[in-house]
Amino acid sequence: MGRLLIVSNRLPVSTKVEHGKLSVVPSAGGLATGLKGPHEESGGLWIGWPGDTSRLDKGQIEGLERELLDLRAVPCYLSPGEVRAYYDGVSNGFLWPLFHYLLDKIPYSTSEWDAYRQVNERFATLTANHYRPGDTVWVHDYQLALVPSLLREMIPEARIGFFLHIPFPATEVFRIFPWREELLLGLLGADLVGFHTLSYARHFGNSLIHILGLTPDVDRVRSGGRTVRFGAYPMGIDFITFDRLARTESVRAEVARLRYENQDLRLLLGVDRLDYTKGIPRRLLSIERLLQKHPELRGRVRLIQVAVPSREHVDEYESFTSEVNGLVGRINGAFGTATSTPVHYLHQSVSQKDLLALYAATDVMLVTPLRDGMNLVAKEFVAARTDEDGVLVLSEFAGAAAEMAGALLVNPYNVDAIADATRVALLLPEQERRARMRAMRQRIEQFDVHRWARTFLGDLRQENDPGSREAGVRMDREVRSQLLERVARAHEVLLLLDYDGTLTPYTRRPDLASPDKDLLDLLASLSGSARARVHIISGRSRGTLESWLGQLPIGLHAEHGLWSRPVGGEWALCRPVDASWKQKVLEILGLCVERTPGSMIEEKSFSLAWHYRMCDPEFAEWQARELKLHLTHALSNVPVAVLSGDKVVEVQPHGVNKGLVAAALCGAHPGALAIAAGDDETDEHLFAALPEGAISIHVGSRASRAHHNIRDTVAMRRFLMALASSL
Ligand code: ADQ
Repeated sequence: MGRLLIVSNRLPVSTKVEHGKLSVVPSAGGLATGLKGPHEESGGLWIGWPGDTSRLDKGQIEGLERELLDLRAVPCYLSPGEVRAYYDGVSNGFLWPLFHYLLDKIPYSTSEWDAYRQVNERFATLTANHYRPGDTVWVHDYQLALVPSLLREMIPEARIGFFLHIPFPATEVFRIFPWREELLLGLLGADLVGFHTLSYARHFGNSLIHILGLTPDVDRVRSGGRTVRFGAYPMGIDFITFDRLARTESVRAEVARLRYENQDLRLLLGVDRLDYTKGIPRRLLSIERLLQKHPELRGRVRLIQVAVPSREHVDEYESFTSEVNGLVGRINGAFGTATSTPVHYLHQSVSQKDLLALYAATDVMLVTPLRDGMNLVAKEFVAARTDEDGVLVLSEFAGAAAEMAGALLVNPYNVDAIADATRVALLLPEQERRARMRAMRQRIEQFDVHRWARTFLGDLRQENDPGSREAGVRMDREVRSQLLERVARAHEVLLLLDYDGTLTPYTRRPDLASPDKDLLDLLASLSGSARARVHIISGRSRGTLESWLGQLPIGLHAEHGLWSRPVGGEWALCRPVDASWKQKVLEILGLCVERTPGSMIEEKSFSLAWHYRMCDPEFAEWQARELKLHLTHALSNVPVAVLSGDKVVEVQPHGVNKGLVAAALCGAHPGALAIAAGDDETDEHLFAALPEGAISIHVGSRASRAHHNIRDTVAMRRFLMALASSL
């Protein structure tokens, strides 16, 4: 199956120098645990920064490299300046607060984007150097958002996945980022982009529409001639290990000790990295509020807050640390007694055993981040509760909230609400506590970190778009004569042709594109052959096609195949459709026309189109993106699809596309040689529906799933003329 190359900012190791001797210790973080299996079993590599090496001498570096080699880890060294700009500056100084909606924490300006790009290039180059055909690359997190596309340029055929561990914010927030286009394009270098929750995936999709003007289709999007999939892959924890450790004698002994030392007290617990996203100040304020409002709880509850020091080089973190210290002092000053304090604050990392004991000994776990991609602490708490007791108070803005039905959800910005929820948690009857905990344990056990890694990698290794092509074979003289030879041998030829942009060039206004005499002669001559069946499949209305081409003995298909008129027959609807949505959409399009001078609405029987060819291109593209976004939301419960063609946005009944007509026609003429030609996104459905051995031609230079491409409408007509002669 090939090796797995994992690329993350940090290698899952920590280095220590004692008495001049360097030691490398593998770390047991969630990611490292989840990926250990696939990494080792595939003989893979982990590429990342080994931490600060600026003080190591040559001998120590050599030692480090030897040890890393044993761990199948490849170091990407960074200078202190690079760490300052790429890691502390852009990643943790800008992207981290922005993606967590903490806009007051983003700096006034940053000049460090070049450093971010350069470090991403370094990671990509190092990965490319170690890449072997058949390998799968999995890039992690916001520090390396450009690596997928940089790597894609170096190894176009590589299978690349990306996972974002933090939230992907709503478009209105994401678009604040000065390099938003570049970042999105960076991610689109991947084959699969994963997020913790469906809402992050949806935000990403919206940003693709809004910022890049792409048109995602549920869980995938075409970009740069490739299909990129995206979706939700909620990360879990190593449940079995937590559960097993929690049952060991040493953890139980520690739990008993904690309970003994806090007897007569109900314990509340907070465990976080000391980070301003984790909601620690408001959590502390909620304890203050709880004790103010409920004097009977004074001297009866204690919050143990463990906060691991984190990112101490980033300015914002320094003032934050003193704010937390100040609050702890204030609450203990007001509500402490000579023998007890309501907040027990540990500004340190604790061992896994102690952490498990704290989880297992507490009555109420408070996980109240202002925003959190997932939050594994909440899941670890649940796994540690082998006694099936304990209550989880969880922020509704943590990704974990989407999965943990047994938690008491709170708005972490609402101090009173946290205080109230904590009180409710303290008063919950045992039976209810157990029922809630059991449900959560089941979920966390089933969806553990191993399943997360397996599912993501399984999906990544699937073909994104079987049969898709980057760019078709250019129709040069040799290719053309090969195709014409096939036509000469065929007993029947089925021509499926788009109209605008394929047979005639686009005009300033849609009504100016009527067929000229040459085109009418050409179509007449093609349809005159006993071996040929000619069909025009267009987005145009019935009326237009009838008046322009109705006199010819050819099949006509209007509104992307919603209406069909067989040779010599009558127009018929392909299936019953609902048009009750039209009025609502007409109003929206009307507003768009008012805003965008030169644009116009085309109304057809069951679809509507907004044309903007004759407008200021930049402004109109912007409006088109806004419109698509708005329509997609406004019509989310209506069975219609929003399509974008060439300078047109169309709304039409769901499931009607040119592919349906193509499939029906090909089915009705088995054994015929099908030749299809088209130029825009709507023709891709046509190409996708063709049987094996059919000839598909994209007119223009965009990437397409068609096998061949032809320069423009002039070249297309020339090809059809040659075809007419060989028929
Ligand atoms: P983090 O922001 O680091 O991760 P989280 O998911 O809660 O947040 O993981 C923290 C880890 O650190 C947990 O495994 C926990 O046990 C450990 N930890 C916390 N405090 C500790 C302490 N005092 N001593 C020892 N260990 C401690 C980012 C995103 C999250 C996302 C993860 C995984 O911000 O939203 O869940 O990645 O994708």
